[in-house]
Amino acid sequence: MNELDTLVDEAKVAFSKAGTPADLENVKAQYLGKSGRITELMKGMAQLSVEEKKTRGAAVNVAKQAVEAALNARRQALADAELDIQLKAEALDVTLPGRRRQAGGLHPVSRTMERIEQIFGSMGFDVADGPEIESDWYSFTSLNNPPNHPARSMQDTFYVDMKGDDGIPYNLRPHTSPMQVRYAHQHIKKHADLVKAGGTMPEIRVIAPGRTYRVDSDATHSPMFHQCEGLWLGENVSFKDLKVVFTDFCRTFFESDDLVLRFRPSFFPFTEPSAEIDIQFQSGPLAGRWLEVAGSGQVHPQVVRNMGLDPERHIGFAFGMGPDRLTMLRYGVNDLRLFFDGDIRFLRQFQ
Ligand code: 2U9
Repeated sequence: MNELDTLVDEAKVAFSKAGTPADLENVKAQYLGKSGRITELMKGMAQLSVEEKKTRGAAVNVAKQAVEAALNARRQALADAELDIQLKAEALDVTLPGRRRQAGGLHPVSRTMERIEQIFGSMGFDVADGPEIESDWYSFTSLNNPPNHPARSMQDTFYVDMKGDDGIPYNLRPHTSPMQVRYAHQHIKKHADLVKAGGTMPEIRVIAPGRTYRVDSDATHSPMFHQCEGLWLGENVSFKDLKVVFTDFCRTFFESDDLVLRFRPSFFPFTEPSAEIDIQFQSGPLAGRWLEVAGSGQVHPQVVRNMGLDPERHIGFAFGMGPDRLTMLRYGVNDLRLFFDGDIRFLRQFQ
């Protein structure tokens, strides 16, 4: 084997040992660079005769091409190896099953609120909405609460650092009653022309579900809780109608005709007479126990006036219940705070 063949073989071995493109460029310089071994051979031909240059030049050229071919082959091999590493790193197995998004579910109290709305909707009740930050008038005065009523105290009601036109701070509504007063104002405005033309204003039949806030917190009270109040006002709506409506609601909500209601005399500033409503299951785990589920009463004449109506003409009933409490009863939950802790292990049971 002559010196040129040896040189080409050494170059091939040296290229094959280069682990990175940078190493390979360094090895390339040793053969094809300005002071590379091939370049030196080309320079060494300067003092040869014309004839010797022809043959020597051809032989060196063959060797140079062989070294360049080996260099390019190694470059390609390194590039392929790099690409292979990259492809493996970014490999996406399209045959893998998709990442399933776990189906979410409604909060148990939300399910109760929807169920209440659906049941009263089927009885012709509208659903009111309204602000959670309320004025003192809508939260207390319109509902016949006297100026110094304890419900207004900071021990019972949350206040925000913003005052109404009356200079009294706004509050986080402690009940959903304000929405019904607002609803009545809107209802009267909506039918003003009809009434002016001598027509009869359609009855007010509405429920007001929503979040309410009170300064309280224990196993059965939460600073933020839910209420759903209802109102049926017309020219001849009596306590009897309340009994029928609420009995029908409870039997449908608890999916049991085997329950009876009891109306227990009570007092609220906004209703007179007032009554707490208890239910008693006649069978099942809660049989025989009286369970308080709501408050109710005939709307107080002053509240009827505050709604913009004449109590000599418009009469009716109102009620208020706690959907959180109904949910606890319906599912046998004994601590209200479980609903608001956000513990998915608890909430998942209701999906
Ligand atoms: C208007 C007139 C009267 C709503 C009523 C109750 C009785 C009542 C409580 C029960 C459980 C609130 O969630 S709770 O703590 N509510 O007892 N609420 S009568 O009476 C109204 C409402 C609006 C215009």
